[in-house]
Amino acid sequence: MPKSKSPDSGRANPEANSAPRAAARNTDSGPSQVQPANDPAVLKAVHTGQLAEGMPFNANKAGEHGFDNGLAVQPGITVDAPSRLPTGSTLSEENHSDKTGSVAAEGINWAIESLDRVRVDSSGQVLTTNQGVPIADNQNSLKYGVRGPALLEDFILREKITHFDHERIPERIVHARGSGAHGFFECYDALTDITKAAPFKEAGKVTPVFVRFSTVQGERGSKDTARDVRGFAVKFYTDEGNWDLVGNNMPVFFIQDAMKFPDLVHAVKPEPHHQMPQAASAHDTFWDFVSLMPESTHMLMWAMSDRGIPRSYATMQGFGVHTFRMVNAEGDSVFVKFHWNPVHGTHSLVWDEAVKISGADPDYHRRDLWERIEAGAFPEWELGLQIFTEEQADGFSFDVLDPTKIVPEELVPVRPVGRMVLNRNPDNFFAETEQVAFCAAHIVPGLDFSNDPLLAGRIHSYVDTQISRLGGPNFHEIPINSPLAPVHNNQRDGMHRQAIHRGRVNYEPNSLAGGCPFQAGAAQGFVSVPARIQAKEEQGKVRAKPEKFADHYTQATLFFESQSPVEQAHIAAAFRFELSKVTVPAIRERMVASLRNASESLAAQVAEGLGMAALPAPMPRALDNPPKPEVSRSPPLSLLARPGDGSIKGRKVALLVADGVNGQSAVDVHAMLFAQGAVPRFVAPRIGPVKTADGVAIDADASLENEPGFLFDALVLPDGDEGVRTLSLDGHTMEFIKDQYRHCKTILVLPASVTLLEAAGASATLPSGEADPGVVQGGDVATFIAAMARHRHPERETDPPRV
Ligand code: HDE
Repeated sequence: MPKSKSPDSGRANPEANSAPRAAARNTDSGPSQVQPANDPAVLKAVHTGQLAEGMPFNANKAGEHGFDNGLAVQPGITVDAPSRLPTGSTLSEENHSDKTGSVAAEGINWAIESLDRVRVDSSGQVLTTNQGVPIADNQNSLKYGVRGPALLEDFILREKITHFDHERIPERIVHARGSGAHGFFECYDALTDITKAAPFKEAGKVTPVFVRFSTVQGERGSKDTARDVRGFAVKFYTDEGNWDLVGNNMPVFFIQDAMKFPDLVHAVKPEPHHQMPQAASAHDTFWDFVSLMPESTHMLMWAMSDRGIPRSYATMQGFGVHTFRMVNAEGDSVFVKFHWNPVHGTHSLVWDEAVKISGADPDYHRRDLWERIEAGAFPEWELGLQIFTEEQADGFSFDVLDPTKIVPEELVPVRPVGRMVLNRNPDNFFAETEQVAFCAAHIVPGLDFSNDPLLAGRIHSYVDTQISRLGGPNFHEIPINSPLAPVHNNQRDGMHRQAIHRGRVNYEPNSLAGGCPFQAGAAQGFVSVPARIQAKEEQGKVRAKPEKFADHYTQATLFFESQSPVEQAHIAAAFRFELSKVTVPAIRERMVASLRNASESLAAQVAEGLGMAALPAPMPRALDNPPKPEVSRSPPLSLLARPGDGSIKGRKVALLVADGVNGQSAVDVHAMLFAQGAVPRFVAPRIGPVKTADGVAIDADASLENEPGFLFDALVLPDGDEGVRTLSLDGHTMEFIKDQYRHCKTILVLPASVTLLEAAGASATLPSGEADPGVVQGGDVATFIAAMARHRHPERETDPPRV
């Protein structure tokens, strides 16, 4: 029921003082003095006058000048309103209806708050239009007679089709393909000595996060397992505003200045004349560009390494890439680098596997993330910080503002400061994962930027891109993007505005809203670190790079030299593959010429793999005598440095079965794997019940054709002669075993299956002559599980493969 209150109610004598009451209702002029009267309009005028009188001048104005004042910004001047009347928009705000609700709650912005406010569940509800009109018939459009023409007046059909016509929004320019999840960050200890940032305020503090992982170059529907950098973007919903740590799974980048980003992206994306290749860097324009940009060599090493083809989002590291700052309450600042280290270890695919997966399951990483979370095997990372001072940085052989350089862990160790767990899948991909808007400019008090010129460009780019992608400047009000921290400012209007602001004040300073919302001041609000340009750098405006940026190869060498032999072989093979897809020999040669400056051995392997008659001369360097590096090997740069917690949680294991296998042994192994958190699946020639030799019930949930061998982390070959014979007659079985073997997976061979292994050409002996630790014969499930925890057995690998 609508409740209406007349502005006249509360009046003592309706006949008295009609002039001031009438004057107070005017919106365009007023008398010289407001005469008091017991009347809401008059009271509003009186209280508005009192509020304005409370601020006779702008007492903060003088303090807005001078450097020292700039560091000690004062909170805004505020005056308490005598009542809520003067700050309201209208006297009629007390008239409630089911739609308008009540008067705005004081100091609250309901356009934010938890996602519960926008969740929808339609259980037990009838179908309606977007206007809430129940739809009687959702099967037929409105026609004149059953065989007659459709009618233009069918507003139900037209609304449905119109909405459908506009269901897509532009995809991200880069990182279009991605998957996301909710979770939390938990701080180990208070870090207040180095930062006042909200997530680090106290031990055990929990901050909600939303994380989106992505590839960079492919379109929204492209495959997950392309060789590519992976985005690792974390939105922290802190109680002092949203902080987006928009990082990658590699700690360096291809370029040093934002000016080159559009060139890089144009070069790597499908070539503009024929739109090929999709989601692949293996083509002319990319290698043309990077071979002319020697600063990309270090990043190329990472991208060509197994980091470019992760096994899972849950098994890759994340990095903030740039040097950032942390600032404590006293205003003291340090430099930091951010590291996310996966608890489940760093594991990658091998190239042949990645290529095959992209055909059989282009959603491989998306599915893996989703299934891990649904299974309760929550992906988890430890956040680590490299913390160093500006003075330390000055002494380094490289420039910490250069995003093509890491700070070796031997120089500055990584300090673990908290953990992040992803424990909730989104309810709706579009509303959450697609509409989430990360922004490198979103930082909170306690954090700040460095002068990295690549970061500077990013601070601009992300808001700008959301404005066209998400349809205007109000994307921060889309539920997944809105902060949990209060939002109050004088920004108004624009496409799709959600918040309804009470009152007439949309500017500051003001006296008519008592000064509110007022500036927070230095004690509470965000203040930039008053970083000084060092005297030697005070040179005036210029377009140039610092000298140390010219050392393009030292850290590329460091990375390559820090890899295990198998990882080095994979890097060489990746360069060979990518450059073999280049059609212009001069580009290949230019790239090999550049690689000679990073590693002669790598360059020689790549040249040999490309059939080059002779090595090209090394490319001239931009810096002939680079400073001597502090370290020449950094073991943590190898993926093998982080085997993980030794568990097999989330690993997919195929148990091959067919009519005639021994059911009990298969069921027992299945149960043991499941108990360890692995994902075992019975794979048979067809899905459905399997007639086992011993009558034990097995219902295959995958088939040899719908889940090929390369989709699994490990394989169990069954017992039971008849079943093994059936499997051996199926060509899929041989491919299944060959792929598992070629990709160095762990294989448990129950007794009757020794013949299957042999038939596939797989050997239990390594090329070195030793026993293959990844081929476990007999029924030793414990050894199988321990071997599987190693993820892969690269000592089996040969180039070309034996099988
Ligand atoms: Fe991005 N980047 N980027 N980037 N970036 C975008 O923003 C950009 C860079 C990264 O899951 C875009 O919302 C410029 C480095 C991630 O939604 C765009 C420069 C790093 C994501 C953009 C860089 C990143 C993006 C495209 C050089 C690692 C996906 C859509 C100056 C530290 C976030 C969008 C998500 C997305 C611009 C370089 C990481 C166009 C101009 C270095 C993880 O704004």
